[in-house]
Amino acid sequence: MPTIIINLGQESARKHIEEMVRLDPLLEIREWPDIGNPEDIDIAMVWQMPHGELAKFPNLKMIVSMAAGVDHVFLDPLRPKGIPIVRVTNPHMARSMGHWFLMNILRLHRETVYFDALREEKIWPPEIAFDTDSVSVGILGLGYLGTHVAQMLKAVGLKVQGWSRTEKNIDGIQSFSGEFGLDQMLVDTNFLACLLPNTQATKGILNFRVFNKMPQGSYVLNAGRGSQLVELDLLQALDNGQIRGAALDVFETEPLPTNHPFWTDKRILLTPHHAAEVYLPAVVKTFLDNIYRSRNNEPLIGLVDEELGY
Ligand code: NDP
Ligand code: OXD
Repeated sequence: MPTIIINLGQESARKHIEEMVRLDPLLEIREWPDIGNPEDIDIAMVWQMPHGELAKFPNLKMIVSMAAGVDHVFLDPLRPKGIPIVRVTNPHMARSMGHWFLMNILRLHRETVYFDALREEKIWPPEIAFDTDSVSVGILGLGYLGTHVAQMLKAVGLKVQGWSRTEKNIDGIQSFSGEFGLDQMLVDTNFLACLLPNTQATKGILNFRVFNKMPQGSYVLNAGRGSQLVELDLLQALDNGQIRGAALDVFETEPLPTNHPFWTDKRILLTPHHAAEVYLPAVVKTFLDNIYRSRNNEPLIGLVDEELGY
């Protein structure tokens, strides 16, 4: 009997196993690290599995990333090659990501930190008018999530453009690609929203060069991966006024170390890698669907390109 293993935090793993077995009592699922005989395992459902563990399953047929990102799988140097990897592509997650960007763009644009500080002192603010038409969002990454985010932001009246490896045709969203395209987009972007996957090509992409191409006093938002932001460049750009504020959900080191300057920097809005969750009730059917597809040799949902690494 082929078997699935699942590695998540203990409580989360239990919930996933309970729900999957409730929907299909014939499934045999083991919770890592109680794997039994490694030869039994045909499917591994993983999130940040310790490196080297996947290599222990000689009969593995599919790796399921329990996330949208697959960097946690690709970063394992011992990962078995040539085995299909699937990831979460889910409308619930996309809506959630859209909400995160919308919430933070508006928090930055509408100066909520400033108003909160005045409130602490019981100060009624001076006259202030927001130039809503000035908001121009540039999204790095127009993939599954980036496209949904672009459409949501567009639907609330913001100007939106996007950059990706290959050019896109999305109604009302100007699309850019390549290094020249990036520079073209940046000159007209004052809210830079990063939703790129973590690969060699995207590492450190949010850096001083990019910030300097944007209009002075712009904002940076990152929900892609922490490795994409050069943290010191951001701090310097905030100090010299090139960047006026930021919203960050992901960090070079997670959890963010307690002595990290971002914690106390009021110019930076922080969330602890919670921009968009994998919400079990919304994804469980896709997990099951992919299990059946894998076992029946049918096309998989959310299949990752091994060459591109995302
Ligand atoms: P997709 O794979 O669907 O999209 C990735 C996009 O990035 C594509 O448009 C792709 O271009 C573009 N891209 C990749 N490499 C480059 C490059 N070198 N230059 C330009 N564009 C590039 O991913 P998703 O939209 O589903 O997810 C994106 C990322 O969001 C995940 O990898 C993960 O890191 C992060 N994430 C974060 C969460 C959080 O809570 N903070 C939650 C979920 C995801 P093209 O289309 O041309 O190939
Ligand atoms: C993801 C994440 O990639 O939550 O799904 O970061």
